Amino acid sequence: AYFFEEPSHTFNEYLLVPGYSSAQCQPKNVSLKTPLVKFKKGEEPALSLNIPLVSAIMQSVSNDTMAIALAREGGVSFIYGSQTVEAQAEMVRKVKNYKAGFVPSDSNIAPDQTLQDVIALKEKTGHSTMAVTEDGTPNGKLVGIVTGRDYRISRMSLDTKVSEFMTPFEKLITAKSGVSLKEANDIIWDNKLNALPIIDDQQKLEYFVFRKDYESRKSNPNELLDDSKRYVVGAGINTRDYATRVPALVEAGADVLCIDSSEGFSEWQKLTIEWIREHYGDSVKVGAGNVVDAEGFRFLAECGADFVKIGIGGGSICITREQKGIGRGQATATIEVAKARDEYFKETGIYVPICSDGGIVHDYHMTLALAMGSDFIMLGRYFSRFDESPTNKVNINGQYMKEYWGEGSARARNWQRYDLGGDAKLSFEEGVDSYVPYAGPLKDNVGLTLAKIKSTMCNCGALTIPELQQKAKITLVSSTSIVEGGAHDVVLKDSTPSHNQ
Ligand code: MZP
Repeated sequence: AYFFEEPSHTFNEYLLVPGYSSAQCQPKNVSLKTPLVKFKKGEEPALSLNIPLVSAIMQSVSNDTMAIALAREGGVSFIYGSQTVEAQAEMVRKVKNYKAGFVPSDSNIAPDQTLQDVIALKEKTGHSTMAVTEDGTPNGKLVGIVTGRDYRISRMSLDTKVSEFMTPFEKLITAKSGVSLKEANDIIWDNKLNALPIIDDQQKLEYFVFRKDYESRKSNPNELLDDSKRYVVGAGINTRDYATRVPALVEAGADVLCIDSSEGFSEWQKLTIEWIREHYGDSVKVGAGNVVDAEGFRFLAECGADFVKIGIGGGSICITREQKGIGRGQATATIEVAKARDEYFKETGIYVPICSDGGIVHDYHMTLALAMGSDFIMLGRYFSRFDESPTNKVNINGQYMKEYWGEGSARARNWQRYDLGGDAKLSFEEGVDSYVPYAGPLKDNVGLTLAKIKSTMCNCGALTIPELQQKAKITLVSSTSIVEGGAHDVVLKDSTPSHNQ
C-alpha cells in the first residue's frame, strides 16, 4: 500500500495570516472574476464566473429558480441530473428563456383575489408577492397579484392594509393587450422598461404596470450573461445516458456540463468525455470529477476535462467515508490538486480550473479554499438554505428550516452518481436526508458572504483570486487555538448568535 506522509486536513484546521495591505486594498477594488473552463496560456477562457461560487448538482439545491438567482449575482448553477432528460432540459430551457431583468414567468394575475389570498399565497409559495390595484394607485381596488422573486414585500402581515405594503405603480399602456407573455417580455426587454406584464386567464397580456419613477431596468454589474440577454446555466450529466442527455441539454442551451460522480478517477469518465469530444469537439464544455489527489486530476485533465472537481466524503450530507472508508480531508485534497493543476499548466500551457466541492461550513472556508488554489467552489448546504432552493420550508419547533438531502440518500436515489457498472440501482446509501436553518433570499446572503471574502482578501493584500493564491500565508491551527477563535470565556446573551447559523 501507499501511505501518504501527512494526515489529511479540513478547512477548519487552517487560518490565514494577514499580509501587507496597501491603501488600494479596499473591498470595492476586489475582483472575484475567475475562470470556469480551461484555456491556453495567454488566452482568455471561453467562460468565466464573476463570483467564484457554483451551486451543487443536487435535487435539493439546483433547479431553474436557483440558477436564475445565482446567475444574477455572477455565479452558475448546475441543474441536477437525477431526473428525466426531458425534465432537466426543460429547467435549462426555462433559465435560457428567462431574459435578464424580467419578471419571472410564473407571474400571474388572479382577478378578484383578496388581500388575504395574497398573503396566503405568499405564505404557501414563499415567493415575494405584489398586489396590483385597478388604477395602479395604492388605494385602488385590488385586481390581482404578481408573484416573483424580485418583488419583495417585507412588512406583510394579516392586518396589513394594501396601502401600507404596496409599491406605488401606475398603469400606463393598454395598447398592446392581447399579446402573449413572451411577446410582452420582448417588448419590455427591447425598450429596457422596468415594467411588469399583467396577463389574463388566457395567458394573454392585459396591460403593463410601470414603476412610477419610470426607472430603466438596472442590472447587477455582476450578472452572468453569455449573450447580452440570457443567463449562463450549467447541468449535471452521468456516465450512463450521456448519448441522450448531452444532446438534449445542448439543444436546450446549457452553457456548461459537469459529470456528476462521487468518484471520478474512472474509465467511465474518460469514455463520457471522449464521446462528447467525438460529437461536439471542444464546443461543448464539460467538467469532470470528483478526485482528491494529483493522480486523479492528471487523469481527468488528460482526458480533456474543461475543469476538475475535488472532494470525496466532505459534503455535509455525505456518509461515504463512514460507509466505504474512502475520501480525504477537503483542504489537503484541494492543496494537492492545486499543485497538480499548476504543474500541468507549466508542462502543457493549459490551465484547467479546479473546483473545491463540499465541506464548506463557514464563509471563511471559501476564502481558504480559494487561497489554497481552488478557482471556484461548489456548495450544496449553503445554497439549500435560501428561498430559491427547490425544497420545502418547514417550521420545526418554532424555527424555520429548509429540507436538504444528499444525492446518495434513499430519497434522491441517484444511483448513477455512484455507478461502477453493473446493476442500475443504489445498493446502499451514501447520503442523508436533513434540515438546514432557513436563511432567506440568496441575494442578501451571497452579498454578505462576498463582503467577507473581499475583506479577508484585502487583509492578505490581494485584489484578485490569483493574487490571493500567490500571496496567502496559511497556517495550520492547534485544536486549542480553534477554541480561542470563537467567543470564549464570556457568557453569551444569545446562545445562537447570527454569525454561527
Ligand atoms: P455541502 O456543500 O453540502 O457540504 O456538499 C455538497 C456536495 O456534496 C455536493 O456538491 C456533492 O459533491 C456532494 N454530495 C451530494 N450528495 C451526496 C451524498 O448523498 C454528496 N453523499 O456527497
